[in-house]
Amino acid sequence: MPHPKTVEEMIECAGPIECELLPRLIQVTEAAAIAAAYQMGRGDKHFADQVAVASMRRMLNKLDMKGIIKIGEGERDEAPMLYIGEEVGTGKGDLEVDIAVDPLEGTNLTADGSPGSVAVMAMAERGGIFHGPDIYMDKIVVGPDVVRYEMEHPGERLDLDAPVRHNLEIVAKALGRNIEELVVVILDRPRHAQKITEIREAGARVRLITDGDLMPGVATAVRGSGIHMVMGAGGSGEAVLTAAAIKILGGKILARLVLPTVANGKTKDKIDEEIEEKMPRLEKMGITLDNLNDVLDADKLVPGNDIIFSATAVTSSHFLRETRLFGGGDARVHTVSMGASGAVRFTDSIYIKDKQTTPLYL
Ligand code: VTB
Ligand code: MG
Ligand code: MG
Repeated sequence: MPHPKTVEEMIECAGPIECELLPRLIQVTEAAAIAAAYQMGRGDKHFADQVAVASMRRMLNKLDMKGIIKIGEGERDEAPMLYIGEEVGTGKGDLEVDIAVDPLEGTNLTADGSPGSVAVMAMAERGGIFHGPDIYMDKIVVGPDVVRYEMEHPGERLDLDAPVRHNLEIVAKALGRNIEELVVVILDRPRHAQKITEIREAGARVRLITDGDLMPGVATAVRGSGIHMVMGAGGSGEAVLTAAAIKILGGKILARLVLPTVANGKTKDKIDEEIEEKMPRLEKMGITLDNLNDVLDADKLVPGNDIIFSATAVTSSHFLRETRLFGGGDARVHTVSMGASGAVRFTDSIYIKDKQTTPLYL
């Protein structure tokens, strides 16, 4: 069968955002990662987060675009910068861009010097990214093999409400494995105790992580990563960012907003009270009691077509080496970035401040 695309068509970007902003987006996550790397292992997660946010924002504001943060650091009153609704970019040019951001995904991991922290951002055309609150989202994330399996087996579909075993069986069949040969990543939290038990009872293996369920989600779409599924409730921003990469890579995500009170097991009265208190804020974003429980797939989380994604490792992460700091502010950073065309790049950038005194070394 002839290949449907020429080489040039294959390499060409999907649209103006991928063409013009993807190279710049890499620099945005690189800047945040370098700033955060200086705070690695210092035990101060808030400061590490703060410098990542500030650096990311300074880089972002150099870009010629009209950008709006659609999901990010929380609303203005809780987050001073890169808050949901903040306008970023120079405002010049024609590009109107929606942004999802987590300047430092895994603040604890950075503060502890543990692996798994990244600076991450996704962009798409206006209306292309879910505008939502900074609360929990329950989710299932899997790779493209499962999508193909579902297409070939109508009636067998992943279901956020089905017993865990149902979903594991589909993933196992899609990958041509036994359930025992699957690895499921889930945040180690009391709210997941039941789910963890169910995964183990179904026979799958569990990798508990202390933080950072975004990159494992991306890794489900990469064969050989050793991660077949991510489950459980994490941040909504993390879910949307995962969705951006997963949509580009052809995997699948199912997610649903969860009010924090439900995830934390409070009483019915308390839940009702908190829902009432939160609803006006959510309604401003188009989320009502009627659609709060809707299951959102990658197209709902990231409806855009011209999607771009970039993640730079602060500490070592899936497929990425950690940011390394050399003398005099020089740094080497490793990034995975991708665009809707399907182009995935691993960039290993070395930045040298003074070329006379610091030679390039590998
Ligand atoms: C989640 C998860 C993130 O923080 O947001 C988690 O998606 C916070 O959950 O990857 P808790 O409130 O239970 O701590 C991360 O692990 C890191 O930002
Ligand atoms: Mg964050
Ligand atoms: Mg995070």
